[in-house]
Amino acid sequence: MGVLGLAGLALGQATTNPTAPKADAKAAPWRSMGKSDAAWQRAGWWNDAVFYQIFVRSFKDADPARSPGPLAGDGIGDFRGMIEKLDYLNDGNPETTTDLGVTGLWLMPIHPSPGYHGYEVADFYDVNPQFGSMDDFRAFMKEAHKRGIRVILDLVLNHISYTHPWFQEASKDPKSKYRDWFIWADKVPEWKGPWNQQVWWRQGSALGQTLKPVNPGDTDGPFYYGIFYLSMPDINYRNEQASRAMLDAVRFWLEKENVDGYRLDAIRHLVETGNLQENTPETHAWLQRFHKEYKSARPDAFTIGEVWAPTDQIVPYVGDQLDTCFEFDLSYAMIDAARDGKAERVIAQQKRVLELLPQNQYGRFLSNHDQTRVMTSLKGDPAAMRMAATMLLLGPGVPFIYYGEELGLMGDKPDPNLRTPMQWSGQPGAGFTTGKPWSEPQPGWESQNVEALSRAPRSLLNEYRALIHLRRSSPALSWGGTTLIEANRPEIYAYIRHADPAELPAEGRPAGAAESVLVVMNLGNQPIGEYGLSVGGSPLRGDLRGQELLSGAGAIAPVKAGEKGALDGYRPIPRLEPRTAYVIRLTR
Ligand code: ACG
Repeated sequence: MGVLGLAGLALGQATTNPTAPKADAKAAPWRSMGKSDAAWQRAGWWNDAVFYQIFVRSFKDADPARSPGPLAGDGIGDFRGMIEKLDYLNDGNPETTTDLGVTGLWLMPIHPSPGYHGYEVADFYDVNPQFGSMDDFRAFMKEAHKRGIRVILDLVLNHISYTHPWFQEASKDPKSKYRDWFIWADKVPEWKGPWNQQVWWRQGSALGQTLKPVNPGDTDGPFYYGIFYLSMPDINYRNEQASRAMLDAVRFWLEKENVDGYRLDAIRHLVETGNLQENTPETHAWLQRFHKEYKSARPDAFTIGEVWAPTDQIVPYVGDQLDTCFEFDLSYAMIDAARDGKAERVIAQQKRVLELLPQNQYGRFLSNHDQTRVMTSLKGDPAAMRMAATMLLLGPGVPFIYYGEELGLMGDKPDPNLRTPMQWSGQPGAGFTTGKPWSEPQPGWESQNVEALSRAPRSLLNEYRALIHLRRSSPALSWGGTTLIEANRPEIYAYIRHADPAELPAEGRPAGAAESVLVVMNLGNQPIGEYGLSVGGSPLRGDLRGQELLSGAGAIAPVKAGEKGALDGYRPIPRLEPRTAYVIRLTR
């Protein structure tokens, strides 16, 4: 589909242009790429992966005793500290079950930045000296890869830090070649940003030279465009030199630093068209070029976009631009289902995702660094949290865990409270640092930490470990196709995952036999005895025996799959305990 074809698609979705017609998400680029459902199911290594999102500043400060150096014990997380904790994440031995077992890391911005969060990048070719040197980063990458852990970086294309030399030059000299790498206006336009925010800033304001308010119609500029803040000027992707410079930086980390891919920050705002500041045709066109560049730099590079919007706005990015995007609506549905003990919402949203997006080509998560932590949304209810984790880790798509989620860390806005230090032990500084932490651990850190929760068999941490290892032991749970099952009880969420390597394209086909797994969750807080699972068609065939893999439930009733794999009132287990999931491998 050409850019013009995308025009109608994208223009219809921009929320700043309410008059535009609603786009037809069915006309999605991925549908015209000639790949079968089976081929999409395992489009790359990421469909075998479980990801873990790390805010480097808060993960682990190097211990002076273990990793001596100028940054050890300074209260700020760093690369050497992360190396100390890689075995917690994945010790590289697939037989071990005491590690978390994650196989992908998303590092939030690691580049030099004047801000604590790093989303104002001051140099795309270096790492934040507070986290270590490029050699420290390389040592980390080597240790991660040694353990079979892939690493993607947070790629902030939309804007840069006002301290970046490009913007400094552009601000100082209107004739500078960098001037047009940014977006300027002599008169402030009438319109605001997508969430009604100020987006035009008077030149000099970021440097503190002027704090005079900016109003539409002002002409005492010049003014520059920054959709997020005065310190984060947007880059002008209509300028070829700017585009080329950013694409060169994208290639650098893939080709020279062995990075495995990117999470693309704020990507729906990349190219503005007048007051259209999201999902524009120019953004999609630029991303089609970006796709060609990163895949040529590294054919198996993985990208996941942050398009914080309803599913239909995500669809036009997937396939020929980005490999995947985060599925925000699914995250809300899983949290609602865990909180309310009702499956309706998560069934409806998972069904919508199965229809609109390519099989398994989306990120599933519970909450990220911008949002109230999931345990806070669930009001600290451990049983509800366990069900949320189960839906996250046993469902289709690429699962992402936000660091500390596995400890049940809580947190709400403002943002720094969502990004407090990881809690490793009951030692001072919660085992995060031997010095004064840049931000305080959460109240209760003395008992809510990796060491303490590792010792508690039924802890959330051990539940995450079991769920991750179960997912990774099962091709069906990792990359299988998904068939939703009807249950005659609102508390039951059930589906079949089915993986058959023979159905995959020959290239990269994994070994192993076909596998079918039935997942049944009683989300409610009452046991359920009377129920039946039904579906008109599924990959199940013939007479099947069941073996339960997660909850330790006893005998599983055998079942005979009907015509086309139909089930009619199947009751695998006589009694579904409250807030409990059952994972049943069905074999002939
Ligand atoms: C990214 C990063 C974030 C970072 C920046 C700037 C961008 O994750 O950490 O902030 O580099 C918008 C952007 C996102 C952006 C957030 C912060 N996140 O689209 O890219 O703002 C609506 C809008 C979204 C909007 C969201 C939150 O549609 O576009 O995100 O609100 O404002 C349903 C609806 C959905 C709606 C949500 C929430 O899902 O479907 O449309 O989203 O409800 O209402 C960095 C720092 C921050 C700092 C900032 C300036 O991390 O701390 O404040 O820079």
